[in-house]
Amino acid sequence: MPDTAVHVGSGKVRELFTLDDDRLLLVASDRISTFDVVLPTEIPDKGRVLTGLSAFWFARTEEIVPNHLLALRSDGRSTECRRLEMLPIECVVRGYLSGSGWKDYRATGAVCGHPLPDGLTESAELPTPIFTPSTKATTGHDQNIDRDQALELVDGELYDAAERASIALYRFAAAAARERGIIIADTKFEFGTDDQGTLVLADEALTPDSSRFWPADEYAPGGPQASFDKQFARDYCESIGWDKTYPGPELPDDVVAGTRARYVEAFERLTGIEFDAYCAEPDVVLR
Ligand code: Q0N
Repeated sequence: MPDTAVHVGSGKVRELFTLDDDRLLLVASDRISTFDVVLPTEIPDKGRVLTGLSAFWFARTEEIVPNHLLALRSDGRSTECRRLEMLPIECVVRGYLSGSGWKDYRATGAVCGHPLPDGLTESAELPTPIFTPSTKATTGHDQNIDRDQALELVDGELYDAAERASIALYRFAAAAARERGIIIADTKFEFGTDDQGTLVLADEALTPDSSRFWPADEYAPGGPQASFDKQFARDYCESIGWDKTYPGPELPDDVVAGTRARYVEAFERLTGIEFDAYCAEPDVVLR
């Protein structure tokens, strides 16, 4: 990180710095959260895996929608990006019924104003992917909203463009991932606009932290699915009877190693690139 960078914000596992008037630096840490709590143990290289995967998708989806990526740094975990005006909604696409989508469907038969067929089970594939935006609640969880609620926050044309881009991005990535044995059940995008008012994809995209990745060979609708990346950590946390409130438990070495291996496996399966090659020269994911 350059010594001129000013810290402008942090998420649970990422940090954002200002480089200059037009550019930001997004840095992915090795921190991991489970059950919404950041654990005290890091997963070595997790930030590199997520940064490389996101850049891989950015490079392959430019024709669907432009994105904020300007350059990858040689540390493999830092992305120089264009500074945008961010939309105040999270753009979620669901291809399968899980998480809050499943809860809303069970309660109302619909998700974010999309009526769905009767009789769907938990984790069922939807007839067609649906756009289910949410707002960042000031405290706690994101709040699912319908189109009319979103239109109080975002201009209609921009909303429609974000919906179309989100669905197209999800279809592209879900089809590619499915061929490599990974189901992308749902995913969250963040968009901004540039100074021309053009919609631009931002943040990190199509990573296991912004999506639900499921191993396709274990897919069994009718209940919750194992997470491709976090299942070892979750299973361990459950096995010791942790109450899922702060602070979380330290992870033992074998759980750390198993979790790291799953992140690296997701990277290699999805990109077809060896993770060591990425670490040696991050730009390999952009070609
Ligand atoms: C921005 N967030 C929310 C990192 C992730 N290109 C951009 N231009 C202006 N603002 C942002 C971006 C991006 N990406 C995105 N906040 C500001 C997600 N952050 C939270 C902090 O950690």
